[in-house]
Amino acid sequence: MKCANLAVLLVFLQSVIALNATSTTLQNVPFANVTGSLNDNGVCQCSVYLPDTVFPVQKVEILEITAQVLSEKFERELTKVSQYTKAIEMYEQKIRNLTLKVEHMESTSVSYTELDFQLLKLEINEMERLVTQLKSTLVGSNVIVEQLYVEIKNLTLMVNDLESLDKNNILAIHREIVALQNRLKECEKHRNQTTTPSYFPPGSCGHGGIVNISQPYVVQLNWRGFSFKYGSWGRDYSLRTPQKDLYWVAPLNPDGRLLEYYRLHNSYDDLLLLKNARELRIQYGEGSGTAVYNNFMYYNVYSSRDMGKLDLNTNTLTVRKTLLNAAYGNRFSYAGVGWQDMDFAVDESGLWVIYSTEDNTGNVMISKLNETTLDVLHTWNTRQYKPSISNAFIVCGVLYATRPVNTRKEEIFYTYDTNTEQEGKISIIMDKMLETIQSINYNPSDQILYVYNDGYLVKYNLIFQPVLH
Ligand SMILES: *[C@@H]1O[C@H](CO)[C@@H](O)[C@H](O)[C@H]1NC(C)=O
Ligand SMILES: *[C@@H]1O[C@H](CO)[C@@H](O)[C@H](O)[C@H]1NC(C)=O
Ligand SMILES: *[C@@H]1O[C@H](CO)[C@@H](O)[C@H](O)[C@H]1NC(C)=O
Ligand SMILES: *[C@@H]1O[C@H](CO)[C@@H](O)[C@H](O)[C@H]1NC(C)=O
Ligand SMILES: *[C@@H]1O[C@H](CO)[C@@H](O)[C@H](O)[C@H]1NC(C)=O
Ligand SMILES: CC(=O)N[C@H]1CO[C@H](CO)[C@@H](O)[C@@H]1O
Ligand SMILES: CC(=O)N[C@H]1CO[C@H](CO)[C@@H](O)[C@@H]1O
Repeated sequence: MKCANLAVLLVFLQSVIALNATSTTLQNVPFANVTGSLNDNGVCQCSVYLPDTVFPVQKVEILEITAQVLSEKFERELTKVSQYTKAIEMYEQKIRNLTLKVEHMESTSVSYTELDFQLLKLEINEMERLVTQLKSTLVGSNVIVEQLYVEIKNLTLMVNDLESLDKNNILAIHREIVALQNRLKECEKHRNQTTTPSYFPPGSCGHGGIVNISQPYVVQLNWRGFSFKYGSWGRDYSLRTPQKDLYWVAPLNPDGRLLEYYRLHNSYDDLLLLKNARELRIQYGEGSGTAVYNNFMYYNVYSSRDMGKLDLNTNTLTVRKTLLNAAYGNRFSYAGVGWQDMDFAVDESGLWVIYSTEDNTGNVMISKLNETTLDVLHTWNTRQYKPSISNAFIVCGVLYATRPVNTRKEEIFYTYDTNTEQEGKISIIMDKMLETIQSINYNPSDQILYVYNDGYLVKYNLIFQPVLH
C-alpha cells in the first residue's frame, strides 16, 4: 500500500516536471532570437536576451534530485515486497506440506511416535517465529501475513489435539517409562543415603497417618476415551479376600452427572490390555463418588438422596436407602467437580459416605455405614466446607481432604480423625497429570489411591509415618 502511494507520488512529480519542462520549452523560443556580429578582431559575438521570467533551473534540479531519490526508494520497497512475497509463498508451501502431514497422521491410525510430534511442533514453532518477525517488519496490516499467522496457530491446535487424542496412550506411557527409568537411576544413586521408609503391612493401621505420596503413575486413558473426563475407578477391597483382583472403571457420561456404564476386569493385566471386560449398565447413578467394597458397588442414585448398593455379580440393585437430610442435586458438591454430593469411601474398617446437609451449612459430614443394610452407624460433623475441597478419602478412620494448588499440583491439606474427633492441617503435595481430580478411591490392601484425573486412570502409593509418641 505504501508502495502504491509512492508510485502515485512519483507519477505526479514526473508530470509536474514535464509540465514545467513544457513551459521552459515555450520560454526557449526567444533564445532562438539571437543577434550575432563580428567585432573588430574578427571574433564572433552574440548576445542572448533572456525574457523577464526567470527560468527556475535550481528548482528543476532539486525536483529532479528528489524524484531520483524517491524513485530509488520506491525500487527498494518494491524489491522488499517481492522478497516478502517470496518468503510468504515459501511459508505457504511449508504450511501446506505440514497440513498434509498432519492430515495424514490424522487419517491413518498407525502408531506415530513422539518424535513425529516433537518434530512437527519444532517446525511449527519455527514458522510461527518467522511469521511473527515478518509481521513486525511489514508496517501496517497485511492480509496475507495475518492469514498465515492464523493458519499456523490453527496447526498448533491441531497437533496438540492429535497428541491428546492418542487413544493408545502410547505417549503418556512412554513418558511414564522414561520418568520411571530416571527415578530408578535416582533411587540407585541415593539407595545408600536414604533410610528406607517404614513398612506397614497392607490393611494394617499401626501407623501414624500419611506422611508422603508417590509420583502419579498413569495406568491408562479410560476405555470410553478422552471426552469422558468425569468418573471414578478403583480396585475392589474385601476383608475376606484382600488379594482378590477386581478392577472397576466407571466413567460418567460426558454431562459429568449420569453414571450409566461401567466395566469390570478380573486382573490388572486385563485392565491394562482392555481385555476380558464385563461391560454393564446402571439406571442410573449420579456423580463420581462411586466406591466398590466386597463385590458391591455403592453410588448415589440419580437425582435423589438415596444410596444404591449394586451386586456386581448380577448387576442388580439390592439395597436402596435414603441418606437422611443429605443435600443432593449438585447442592454441595466438590470444588471443580459437579454432582458429587455423595462420595462413598472404603477404608480398613469398611464403608463410609462423605456428604453434607443444609443443617450442617454445607460442611463435610462423615457417616459410617453398615454395608449390608446401608444404615448409618455413626456420623461426624466437621467444620470444613465441602464445596471448598476438591476431593476426599478415608484411611484408617481419618478423612483426608484435597484442594488444588495449581493445574499440576494438588494438596492434601485437611484431616478429620473420626477416632479422636480431631481435625488437623497437613500439607502433602500430589503431582497430577491434568487439572482436575474427579475422584479418589483408597484400597487398604495395596494402600494405593486410585484417582480419576480428567479421563485418565492414575495411581499413587501412600507413604505412612510410624506412630508418633
Ligand atoms: C513441500 O513438499 C514438496 C513435495 O513433498 C517438496 O518438494 C517441497 O520442497 C516441500 N516444500 C517445503 C517448503 O518444505
Ligand atoms: C482453522 O481451523 C478451523 C477449524 O479447524 C477452520 O474452520 C478454519 O477455517 C481454520 N482457519 C484457517 C485460517 O485455516
Ligand atoms: C550400598 O551399600 C552396600 C553395602 O551396604 C554396598 O555394597 C554398595 O556398593 C553400595 N552401593 C552404592 C551405590 O553405593
Ligand atoms: C515425598 O515424595 C516425593 C516423591 O516421591 C519426594 O520427591 C519427596 O522428597 C518426598 N518428601 C518427603 C518429605 O519425604
Ligand atoms: C449390619 O446389619 C446386619 C443386618 O441387620 C447385621 O447383622 C450386622 O451386625 C450389622 N453390622 C454392623 C457392624 O452393625
Ligand atoms: C509544481 C511546480 O513546482 N511548478 C512550478 C512550475 O514552474 C513555474 C514557473 O516556471 C512555478 O511557478 C511552479 O511552481
Ligand atoms: C523571429 C523573431 O522573433 N524575431 C525578432 C527578434 O527580435 C527583434 C527585436 O529585438 C524583433 O523585431 C524580431 O521580430
